[in-house]
Amino acid sequence: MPPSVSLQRPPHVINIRRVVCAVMEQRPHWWQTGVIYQVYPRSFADANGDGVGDLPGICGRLDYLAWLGVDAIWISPFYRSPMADFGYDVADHTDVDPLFGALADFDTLLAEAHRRGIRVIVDFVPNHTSDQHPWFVASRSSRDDPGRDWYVWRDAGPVGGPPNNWISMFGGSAWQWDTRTGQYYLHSFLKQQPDLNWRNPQVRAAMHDVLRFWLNRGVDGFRIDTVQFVAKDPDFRDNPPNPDPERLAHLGEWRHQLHVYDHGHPDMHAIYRDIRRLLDSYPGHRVSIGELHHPDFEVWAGFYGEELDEIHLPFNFHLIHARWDAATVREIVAGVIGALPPGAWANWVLGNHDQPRLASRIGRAQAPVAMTLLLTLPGEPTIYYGDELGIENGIIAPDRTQDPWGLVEPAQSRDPERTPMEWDGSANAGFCPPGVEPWLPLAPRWQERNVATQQADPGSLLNLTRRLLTLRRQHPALAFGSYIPIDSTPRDVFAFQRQADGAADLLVALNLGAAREMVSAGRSVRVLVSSDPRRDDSELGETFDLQPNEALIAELSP
Ligand code: ISL
Repeated sequence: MPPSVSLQRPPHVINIRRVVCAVMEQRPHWWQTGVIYQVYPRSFADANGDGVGDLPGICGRLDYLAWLGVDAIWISPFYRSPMADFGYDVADHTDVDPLFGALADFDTLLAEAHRRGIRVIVDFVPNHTSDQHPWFVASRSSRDDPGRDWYVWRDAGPVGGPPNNWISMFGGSAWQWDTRTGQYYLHSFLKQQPDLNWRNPQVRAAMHDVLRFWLNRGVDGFRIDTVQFVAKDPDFRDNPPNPDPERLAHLGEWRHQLHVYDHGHPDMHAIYRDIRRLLDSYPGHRVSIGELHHPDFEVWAGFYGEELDEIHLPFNFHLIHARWDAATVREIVAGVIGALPPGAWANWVLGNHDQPRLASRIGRAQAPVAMTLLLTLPGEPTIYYGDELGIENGIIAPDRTQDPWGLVEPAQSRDPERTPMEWDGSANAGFCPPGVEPWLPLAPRWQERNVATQQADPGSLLNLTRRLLTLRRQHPALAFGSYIPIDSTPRDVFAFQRQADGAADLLVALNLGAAREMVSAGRSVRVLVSSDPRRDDSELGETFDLQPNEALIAELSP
């Protein structure tokens, strides 16, 4: 008996069906059916020839994004910043850093994206600002400054030294002594990124004004940075020690504490309810997407809000942190979907500017399988720029390290996943003009992997990604249909069905292994898209082979 994908047994329909039903009563919103593409602006396209990407550069590549078929771009911060953390240290929330262009360039980019039917999501960094931000400059100028309480200031502890044991995620104490005013300020990240005090209503109002500024300009939503950090223990208690440091992926001091008091206080939920109300007061279904890492599915799901009144899409990073094998992927998908509150919309992420490159994490051969998974699971997928090419981690010589975290803790450096986009086979891969040194070196193998090369190759990952994006538009089952996992598969196969009323049932079969697998679908199938395009449109009958590392989407006969 060959191992089989048995579609005969009663399918185990988990509560994504409820999700889908809730949405099907009305037309799904754009952010539910859409696919988001993350652009890291330093690394996408350099129009002015200084070796760093910019907004006009992105604008010049919109036709590529339209060709690829994404629905929205999220652009990491491009605001005025001293760039201590490459823009996550904002010095002016309502202006563009000259490195990236000017406000007029943003307006042009927004208009040009919208003209192509591409929405634009911008980054919102609520937890901290740059230490150069006028708010912080005022706050640190004197204990009596009216803006003193906009940040978190504390006296030294009872025996001197920092007020408590909190540590910065990037290493060292989270408290920085300020000689002039004789107090410590809190910085959960770099000391150049002082934490705002969201318990101060003036801070909330000012940050709401920031959101209004961009909403009024016409942005379609926000990716919200470090969601859990905006509310800390009001009593500033010490974090307890972590009895099991190995379980935390973070290296360095961070892993030696249980981070129960320095972030994640329940008061943060009210902050996101307020932001949601603000977004909902604008027309056009502006979306909020929250960055949070939490291993517990229930805690993660809590950010949708008890009444689905908080974050539209709390980023789901569970697959990023997972081992890449069929059993683990199946378990995580079930866990995520099982934890979704009724009516909440799932989302999936496999890469971003903080995580090692997907193709390096799971291996080049599996990258097409991962892309197929990302674009066929129920919910909204976010693609990290370059993952459609299979860009691998860059190799950065120690003396070229840029990431401030990497300077403190080399193993945590995020430079390898931030290397320039690979456009063509010309010098600097078309990212910046020949003769200019890009801010980070290109990742190895860019000559064989760039956009131009892959566009010309029907079997490339890039063309697979494009075919998958086209298929999502054609098949409502993929965009918003119900999800039915298939429990009985060969060990290395993960398979599921997607179904929508009035449309053909679809089978997604993914071979996460390097051996051929025999699959029995119980109904004859016609391949719509396979990672091996020679199989597209083929009729396979009820039992068929899945090639090593093959990903396939097929229509099931009625
Ligand atoms: O990268 C992480 C885990 O591997 C996260 O812990 C991440 O550092 C954290 O979630 C915060 O990330 C965000 O805020 C940082 C910024 O450096 C990151 O680029 C951003 O995504 C500080 O603003």
